[in-house]
Amino acid sequence: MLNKIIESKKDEIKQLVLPEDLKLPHNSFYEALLNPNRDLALIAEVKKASPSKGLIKENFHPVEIALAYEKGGADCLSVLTDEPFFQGKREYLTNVKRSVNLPILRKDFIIDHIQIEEARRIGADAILLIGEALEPSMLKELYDHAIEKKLDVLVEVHDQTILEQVLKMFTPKILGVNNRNLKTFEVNINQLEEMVRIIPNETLLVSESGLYTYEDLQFVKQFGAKAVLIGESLMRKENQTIAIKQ
Ligand code: IGP
Repeated sequence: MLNKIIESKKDEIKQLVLPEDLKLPHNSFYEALLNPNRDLALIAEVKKASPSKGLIKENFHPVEIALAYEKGGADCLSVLTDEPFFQGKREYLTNVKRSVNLPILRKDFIIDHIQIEEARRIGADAILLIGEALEPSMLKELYDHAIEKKLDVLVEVHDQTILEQVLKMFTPKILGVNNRNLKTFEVNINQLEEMVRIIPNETLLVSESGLYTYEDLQFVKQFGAKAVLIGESLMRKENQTIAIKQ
């Protein structure tokens, strides 16, 4: 699946016309994760659909969901902008950015420098870079570019081998371990357990995907997660504010 998404992204990038720079204010994603409102920081994801789950939310209103997340006490938001596979839109991110004060991660498959400029212009505070989707040298290049543009970067890996490759190149400030394998969609929340030994202490660790219960959160916390990224289980609830408070 990941390969298919990347091929489609390459075509998308060929057609990409940069939007105008909206000059929206910048909020630090990293700082918000460092000083969370709770003992585990929460990145709440605005997610309409996914290739593994299909449509997650009918009557999808991204701004309403983002406001409910903010009211519930989320520390940061993640907004999907990928259209073909996740039914996201860049406008969703911009509209959410205009309505809430929380830092926002642009959730997309970034493989080219132009997408970093695009992310900045539409109002993202942080971007995602996926270890499995990029050559290590390209990952480093895009990372440096984003930091130079004052965007925070969530470097995501699923696999221990990829993590080792990344750490040989640089130490990301924020590292996400994705419990879902983007090639097979298999979810394994034990993923962190094996990897935690080689993760540098100064790296802020985020556990991503497939988290549903309080026990899941306690579980990843014991392996050093300082933050969690949750989409589906919050999106499926009737009221996102109450869902977070619970
Ligand atoms: C959220 P979940 O299982 O709570 O809906 O997962 C988030 O981690 C997931 O959407 C995600 C993702 C990605 C989406 C993690 N990495 C990369 C698109 C691209």
